[in-house]
Amino acid sequence: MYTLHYFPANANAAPHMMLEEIGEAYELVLVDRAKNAQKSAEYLKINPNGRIPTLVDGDLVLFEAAAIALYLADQHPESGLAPAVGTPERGTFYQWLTFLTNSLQEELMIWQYPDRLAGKDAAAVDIVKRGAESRADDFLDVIEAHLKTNGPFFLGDRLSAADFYLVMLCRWARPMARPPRSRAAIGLLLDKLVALPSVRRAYAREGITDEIC
Ligand SMILES: N[C@@H](CCC(=O)N[C@@H](CS)C(=O)NCC(=O)O)C(=O)O
Repeated sequence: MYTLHYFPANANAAPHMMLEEIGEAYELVLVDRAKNAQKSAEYLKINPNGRIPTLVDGDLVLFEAAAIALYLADQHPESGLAPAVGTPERGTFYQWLTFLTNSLQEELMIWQYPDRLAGKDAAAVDIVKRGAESRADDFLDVIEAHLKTNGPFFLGDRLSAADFYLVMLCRWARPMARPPRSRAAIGLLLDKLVALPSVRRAYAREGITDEIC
């Protein structure tokens, strides 16, 4: 059985939605960030970065949300959350999932925690925060342009792990000056995703009671 180490609405959310969509048994283990449990000696044994999430599947221990998402999609091909390996669609899928985790997610992290780069200097923090928001805006515009022509999902009519990943990131990005939902095609994708029982169940099980994104 899968075990997902999580904190409400953290980077576990995309793998969690996928677990619900797949319908396989899993258990959740809370990593209490309020108590800095992600840096505890015990947790560092399974995730040396001290970050959330981690997935345990028997002897396999995986960190990085996108890697977990890819692994789950591959373990359950019948769920159709990724195109078949070796197809052009798989290439497009890799592109968008990588873009989400490597570009948009990283920029959102810097926007949320600018002091990790800028230190205690308030002016530097402000510059880093504004720069990261501007870059995240540009990345969201690229996604919007893609979805407008090729949507409603990243892979057209076909739902994939990338769509769940975008929901997770868009929840974090809600406080941006231009929230993701201010873009029509992203808003449409989000509407379709938050209507899925799997998405609602995942956030509910994490204790999220407000609007998902
Ligand atoms: N690239 C990593 C990022 C994980 C990450 O930064 N998680 C955040 C929560 S969303 C975290 O654990 N933060 C706690 C910390 O950095 O101490 C992933 O996608 O798994």
